[in-house]
Amino acid sequence: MEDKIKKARDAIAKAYKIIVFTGAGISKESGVPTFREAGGLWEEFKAEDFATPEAFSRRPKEVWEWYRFRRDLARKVEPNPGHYAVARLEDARSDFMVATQNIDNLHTRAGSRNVIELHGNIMHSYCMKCGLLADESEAELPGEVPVCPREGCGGVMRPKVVWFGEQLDPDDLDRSYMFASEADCCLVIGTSGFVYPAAQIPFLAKRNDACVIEINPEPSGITQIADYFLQGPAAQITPQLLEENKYADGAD
Ligand code: BV8
Ligand code: ZN
Repeated sequence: MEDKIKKARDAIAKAYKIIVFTGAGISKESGVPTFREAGGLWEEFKAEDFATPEAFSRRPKEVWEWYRFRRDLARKVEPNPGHYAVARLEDARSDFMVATQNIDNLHTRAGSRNVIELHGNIMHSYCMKCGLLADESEAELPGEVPVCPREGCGGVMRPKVVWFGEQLDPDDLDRSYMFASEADCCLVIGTSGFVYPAAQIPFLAKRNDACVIEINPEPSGITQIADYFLQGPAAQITPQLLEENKYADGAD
């Protein structure tokens, strides 16, 4: 493994344009459950019962309860060494992006700046009638199913996350796809590589001959295209991979 990490570290040091693509696994060691593993979120809560527009129109109270439970958890946990290592790598690079599927806000809290939250952010909600955006990272809106705070609107507020069957924000998708298609290194951390269109990102980088480095305790839908598959937990492997890295852009 040490030899693989060294080769992957050299590939990162040589790279000029790096995209880091992350999923629920990078937040696992912060205490945020993943989705598709034993004990994961979808085991207890079926995605179609909680993470679809139909579920929300059918049972808004239960869906809000589920997201408030997860938002509470996201507030209580801390970023882990995996998030911090990614943020430190960005500090030393000029052409860098984090494209995350996670809605837990942990990359931003760890100091990452160029972050695209492909599936939204659990700390935010918006009005389905007038589009008003509410930041609930500090205070929750009142009510089991919160109503728009705008005077006279009366619209229903919903979590600002992308549910199954919903389109991702076209601008987010374009920017992350464009960046991946021009990247020469793609670091994939903690994703099963199951959910599209997000999971296309490493494949776009690969098509540009990027070096694909994956960190995951298990193989995933991405492993087939990984140049280096670093098997293990993100909070341990990511700092190991990035810590001694010569951070200067494209250092030879
Ligand atoms: C769309 C936000 C269409 C909400 C989420 C059949 C084939 C292909 C696609 C589809 C299909 N049927 C349906 C679709 C489309 C669907 C999809 O991809 N479904 C999948 C399940 C097959 N996609 C959609 O619906 C998307 N929209 O397609 O719209 C459209 C087009 C035009 C016009 C209108 C509509 C929207 C998808 C977004 C859904 N929202 N989340 C919320 O979070 O509540 S998805 C959800 O899955 C999360 O965002 C999560 O991040 C994401 C991906 O999961 P992962 O992050 O990878 O997590 P997972 O648990 O799966 O894996 C964890 C990994 O971590 C594992 O590999 C594990 O080994 C690893 N791990 C564990 N411990 C560690 C670790 N790694 C590192 N360290 C550790 N310690
Ligand atoms: Zn409104």
